[in-house]
Amino acid sequence: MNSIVALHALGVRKDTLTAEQKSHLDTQGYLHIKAVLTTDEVQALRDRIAELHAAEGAAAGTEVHQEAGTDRLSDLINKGSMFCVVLRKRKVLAAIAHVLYSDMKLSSLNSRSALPGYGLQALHADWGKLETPGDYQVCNSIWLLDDFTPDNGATRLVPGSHLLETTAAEAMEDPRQPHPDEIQLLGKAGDVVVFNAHVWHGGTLNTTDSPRRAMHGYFTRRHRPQQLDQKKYIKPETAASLRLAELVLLGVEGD
Ligand SMILES: O=C(O)CCC(=O)C(=O)O
Repeated sequence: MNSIVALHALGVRKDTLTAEQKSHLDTQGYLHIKAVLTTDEVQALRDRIAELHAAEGAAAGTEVHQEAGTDRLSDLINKGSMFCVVLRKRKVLAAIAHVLYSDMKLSSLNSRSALPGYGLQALHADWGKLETPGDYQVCNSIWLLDDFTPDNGATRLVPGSHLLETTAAEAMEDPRQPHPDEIQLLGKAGDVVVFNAHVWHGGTLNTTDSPRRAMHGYFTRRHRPQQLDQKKYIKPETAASLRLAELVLLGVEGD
């Protein structure tokens, strides 16, 4: 089974997104999809993330990446059945499939909480320069587990920057500074923003007293290595709980 067949088996159709939504992804590089998760799903994810931080302590995030001023976790697919929701939401999958030509697999599923007083990142893309402009290799989805507000470290991005043939580091004197065209992704817990990961983006400073929690469901083309080798990490009990189509989207099965 390839990912085109897997997406179909998971309910993704040509009309799962409107023409307007596809066009927004093409020109602006992102799509904000509201109320993807129910309140119960959000709470289950928050609770499990808190448990995992308590259990993993200083080792949290080490499978992929740690970042000062943030709490990160990695390999979430294997750390609770609630995380497999990232393989099951049709509109989100359709948006990622639109960016990656339906040729896709999960690269990693991580969580990132920007802690009070931290969270600012340089504007960056999750990929270097493209060999062939328009031949996108990566797409990200940010799953809001708290409301994203102007003050709590909501992600910023520069709409349309995936179409530029330059990096933020080249174009800006200091990519940590605001960009004149940037927007902040503001929304409610349970929303998901899918963004072409060639768009310049980054975390902002959390000036509130509470962490800003989110998950990143990062996808790549099937011939590319994953940020976390899902075949290496998958646990038998995780594999046994997933449908074949979901395993194909994880890159542990299929062509
Ligand atoms: O969590 C966010 O707001 C964005 C994080 C991000 O872009 C990154 O960690 O590379």
